[in-house]
Amino acid sequence: MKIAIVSDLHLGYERFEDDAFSQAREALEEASRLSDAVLIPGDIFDKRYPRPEVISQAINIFRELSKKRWGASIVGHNGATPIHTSAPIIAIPGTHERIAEGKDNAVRLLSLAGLLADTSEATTVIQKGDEKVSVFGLGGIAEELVKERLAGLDPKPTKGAFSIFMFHQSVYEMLPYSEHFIRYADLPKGFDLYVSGHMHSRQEASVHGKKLLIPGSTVLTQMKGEEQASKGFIVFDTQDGTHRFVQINSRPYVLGTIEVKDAKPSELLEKCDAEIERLISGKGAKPIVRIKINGTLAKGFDKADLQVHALTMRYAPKAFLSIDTSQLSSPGTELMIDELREGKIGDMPIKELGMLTLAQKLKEFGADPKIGYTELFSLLSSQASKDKILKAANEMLFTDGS
Ligand SMILES: [Mn+2]
Repeated sequence: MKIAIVSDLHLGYERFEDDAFSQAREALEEASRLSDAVLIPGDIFDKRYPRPEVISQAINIFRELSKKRWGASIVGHNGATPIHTSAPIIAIPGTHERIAEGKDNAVRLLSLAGLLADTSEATTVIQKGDEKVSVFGLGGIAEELVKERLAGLDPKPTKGAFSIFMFHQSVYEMLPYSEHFIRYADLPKGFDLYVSGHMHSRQEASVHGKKLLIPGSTVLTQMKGEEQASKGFIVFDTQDGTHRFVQINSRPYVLGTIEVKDAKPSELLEKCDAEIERLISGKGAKPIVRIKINGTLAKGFDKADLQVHALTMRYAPKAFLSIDTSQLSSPGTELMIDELREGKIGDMPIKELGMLTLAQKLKEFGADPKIGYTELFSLLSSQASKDKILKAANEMLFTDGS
């Protein structure tokens, strides 16, 4: 049997909503052409509570998909909630669809409508001729709960069927950021294939001697460097254990970096123009371009002088431009922060500057220049109560000291 794995469609992703829709549709249509069944390991939707127009996008896609002539059909399902289709479109909710335990999430709704089969914490069996394939699914849950949940569920492969374990989590060996992330060794043993969503760039590994396949998302959502790779899905062949990646038409995404040292805004903008032109040349569709600027601006300039918004608008007809200036600093600002940390501005300590300001103000009010400004300043900046300070200041300013 040929099994397509299409993941992380993120329908309703606001920044590139049309892309999410058209790329999901293309991936699923192509998957139906090339395979006998399709698995969707989570994040069909981008939001927990998708807007009605996003739900209608999903209904349109999955209604058409269910009507295709599939090689395989569903012959068994042991979940607590029954399924209402025999079309082999098998899904789990991802972390983006996760809502309170026991409530019907958006993927469950599609399953209740008979548009796909939600196989959360259940096994669904499909058949083509004499061949059976089973899929156990675990929807995306909080990372710190996953090991305990798996221990409780204790998923087992199905006798007489090619058994697939489908989940939606971060895997530690691929993303070593948290001790809570599941490791290869934590995945249940005995399955013939492991598939996951959640990670948006394509990954492959070996788990308990079998393949772990992650197709990545069908739409760009994270703007990470690795997302420059092409988007698409995986087709796995249960007969010979091979798989291949099928690319879809996705909006190109390119990332550029500019290094500058003491640059004037005009020089930096020239560099940006050159880099953007280089990155977009030869890209057919209007690409997504992200430029990271690292380094420093010349003295006297700050980030506001770059007018990044104007630049983004100027390129709007040609590219979706995003400029990251978080690693760009202006020496003026840095110097000032350092000075403030040391308790001075310029060469003058902040306390003296304060005193000078106070003296100037008092002079403007016509106060007696013989008043002890130092004494008054330390009185005003003391921790004493307001009443006490007022009384003392009054005496000092309005009583003849002689
Ligand atoms: Mn996702």
